[in-house]
Amino acid sequence: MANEFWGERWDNSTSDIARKYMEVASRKKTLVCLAADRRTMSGLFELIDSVGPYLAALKTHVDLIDDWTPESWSEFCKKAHDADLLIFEDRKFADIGKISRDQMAGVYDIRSWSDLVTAHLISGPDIVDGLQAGWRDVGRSGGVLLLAQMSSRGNLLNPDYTDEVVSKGRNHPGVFGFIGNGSRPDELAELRSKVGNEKMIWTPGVNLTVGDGEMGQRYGDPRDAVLAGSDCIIVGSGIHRSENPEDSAKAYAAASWNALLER
Ligand code: 5BU
Repeated sequence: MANEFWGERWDNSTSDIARKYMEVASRKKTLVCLAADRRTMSGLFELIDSVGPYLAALKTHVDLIDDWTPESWSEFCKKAHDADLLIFEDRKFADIGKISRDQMAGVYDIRSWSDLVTAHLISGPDIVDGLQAGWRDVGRSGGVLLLAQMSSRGNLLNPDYTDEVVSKGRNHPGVFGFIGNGSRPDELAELRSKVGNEKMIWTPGVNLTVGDGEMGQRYGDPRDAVLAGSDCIIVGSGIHRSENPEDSAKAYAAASWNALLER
């Protein structure tokens, strides 16, 4: 079924996890990854209960939760699996390969529950091997999303840097795809042309109300992002801060899914 909707992305994909994502998205008719930026476990549980059916993935920042415990987190991850969601820890790893591998362990033990993580390529490509080794250490596998662009104003990921990240990452089997800037469809279209048709591009900086957000965040429209080549819109406050998160999640799901069909 997924191949009908995803076309060349499905046909060119060599990644089990990317195919899993495309299948989940096709089943649930949504390209939404919720940035679940709530600071309490109860807030997170509430979100998953109300909007889980309209999401394909869940993005976490495990280190911003005030009352985090290993037990509550494993319950949360179980709930996410029950809701048919990939779990994506937006840790933005940036250290050398060996330390990144060790940082997959530690108190949060990200390697044991994440399907995807983000990384900067600033320290060189060995970071991808380090993160993959982290998953292997616990008999799991996962995918790395490299930051090729960012959504925040004034960021230092200039076009030359983006090109380097893409050329080092596009043929690496451990790289699931790239983070692109969802707030600028023209930049995104350029990124897609460099990335080609195989790898995923996921995009934060997306909101149905386009314009400037808080503290330098910038927002673009979900349909524009998908038409420009995004495979997943990462939406935070547009859903979790809305008066009716369920209605908002439905609206983002419809906008993203219809744009995929249009594409
Ligand atoms: P928002 O509430 O939709 O603005 O949340 C955006 C989320 O995406 C938030 O969790 C950020 O950490 C994340 N993000 C981003 O906004 N911009 C980026 O370039 C990257 C991640 Br990478």
